[in-house]
Order: sequence, then C-alpha cells, then structure tokens
Amino acid sequence: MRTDRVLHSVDSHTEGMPTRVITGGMGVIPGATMFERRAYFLEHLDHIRELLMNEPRGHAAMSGAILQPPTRPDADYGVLFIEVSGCLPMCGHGTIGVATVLVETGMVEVTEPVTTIRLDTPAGLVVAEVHVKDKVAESVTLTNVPSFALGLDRKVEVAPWGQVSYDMAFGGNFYAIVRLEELGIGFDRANKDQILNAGLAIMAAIDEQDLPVHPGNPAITGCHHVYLAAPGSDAVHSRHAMAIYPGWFDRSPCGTGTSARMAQLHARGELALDTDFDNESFIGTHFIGRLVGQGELNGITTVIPTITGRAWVTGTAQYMLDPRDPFPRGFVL
Ligand code: PYC
Repeated sequence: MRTDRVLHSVDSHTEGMPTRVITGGMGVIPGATMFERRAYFLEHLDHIRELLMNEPRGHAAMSGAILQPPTRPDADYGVLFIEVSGCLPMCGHGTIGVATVLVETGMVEVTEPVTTIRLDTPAGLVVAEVHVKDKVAESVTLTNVPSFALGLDRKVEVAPWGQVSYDMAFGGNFYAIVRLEELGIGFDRANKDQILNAGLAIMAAIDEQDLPVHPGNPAITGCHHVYLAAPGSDAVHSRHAMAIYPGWFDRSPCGTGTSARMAQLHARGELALDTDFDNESFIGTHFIGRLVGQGELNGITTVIPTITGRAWVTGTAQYMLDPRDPFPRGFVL
C-alpha cells in the first residue's frame, strides 16, 4: 500500500442520497470564511473532490462534505459541500447527513431529546436540530438560509419544446421549477432519460438566456438544478424529479430544492408560514418543510425554511491515492 494522503470518511445516506463525510486527513483549507475556503478549494484542491466523488471511489451521483474547524465563533464545525459537479454553497441532504454523523460518532456533545449543531457553510450559518433517542439520530431539522422567488412565470426557449414556462427560486442554490405536464413527459422512472435530458436542456437555456444572480452575493450565480414537478403536485404534497448538472437526479427530496419550492409556493400565495409541506423525491422518499419566518433582501421578500429528514450511517472508510494509480482524479463515464 502506498499513499501520500489518507482521507477518513464516515459514509451515510439521507433519504437515499449519499453524503460521504470527510472527518479527517484534509487539514485546514485557507480562507477567512467558508465561502473563501470554498473558492480556495475549487482553485487549488479540486483534485481531492474529484478523487472522492468520481469513479472508482464514487459514482455519477456521489455527494459529500468535508468537515473543517469553523471560521466563526458561533459555529461548531465548518462544512464544505462537495459533489460530482463542484462545491455547492449549501446542501440540505448533506447537512442532514453531516449532523447525523456528528451525533452518531460522538463528534459533538450529544443531548437528548435534541442536540443542536451550528454549521458554518459557504452560504451562511445553518442550524441543525438532531432529534436523538437512545443515542440514535432519529431525524434532523435544519433551519436553512433565507430563500426567495427570483421570478415567476418566466419563459425560456428550449428545443424541441419551444417556449417553456418556469419559476426561478433560491433555497441555498438556484432552482428552475417546471411542470412536467407542460413538457408532455409522464412522471415515471421508465422515462428517466427523457426527464433528465429535458432538465439539462432547460438549465442550459436558462443560463444562456436569463442567468440568475443572487441579489445579495453576485458570486452565487447560475442554474444547475431543475425541479420537474409531477402532475397533481401542490402546496401540501409535491412529487418531483430533480435534474442536476452535469446529468444526475437527486435521490433525496433535496433540502435546498425543497426550500426553493416553498419560497416559490409562498410567492404564489399558495403556502402560508408555519404550515407543513411534504416534498417527495423521484424514489419516493420525503422531507417535511415549513416556512418559519419572513424577511427582505434588496427589495425581495425572503422566507426562512426548515427541513426535516432522516439519514443513516452506512460505513467508514479511508480513501487513498497510490502514486501509480492511472486515475488520480478518478473519472466520469
Ligand atoms: O439536499 O440541498 C440538497 C441537495 C442539493 C443537491 C443535492 N442535494
């Protein structure tokens, strides 16, 4: 066995979606904030993300989080979210995975019935309340960053459909929300290739014709996620397929996507504050969301979402790179 670096991981899944939590071996990434650390990592250390996420150590829908010391005094841990396509500013299923791992490995002081963990993420402070019984993390409720609808009833030209209507909302990442009925594709896993191709074509068209930019942080830009809502979805229960760049589906109900969906339904006058919203993933798993507050950002109404979901630890591993390995950054097929 030969390696220059050993990356220690506790692997988990959140409602079907993996979170590979890197608990050691990374060292401290330079940067005064987690947003700066994310930028440094992308410029100088991205090969570590590729090693951990791509095949053969990961796969085309792999996702993870690198733990760091926090950059702010009110947080317990810093978190850098990693996935096959880059580093998201915020990730809901990843937060639920991280919080579950921190509790179940004893990396935080555990109190029952609720352990509160404050996470310093590139998108801001995210508080996770872990519901613990007999030392087991039964579910996690996270309070997300301010979310908002950036535009309703926008139109984009997408071949071969022509004009497609969408709402653009932010829940930690930007989401285009589209009704599958409008595309004439049935909500069925047998149609997954058609659904994914439609999602990818829509996000490419939006980024070319109507690039979304965060009103408070112009460095957060672009649409890499399309929420394709199933027929019959409403502000009580919404089923969807979440197409994500460069070509995969979220297996979980997507925490930031659930937040964006709730912000959009609120802007449409369909979802009131303090009301449960059941968001169902393409594989039939659920997050329960709620809007618990309201604010304002540069003239745009924002809402504060909470997301509740479950995660399970699936194993531990030490990832290495043999200097003779012909795929030091892994590969994507
Ligand atoms: O849960 O926020 C989320 C997420 C983003 C991408 C995949 N999952």
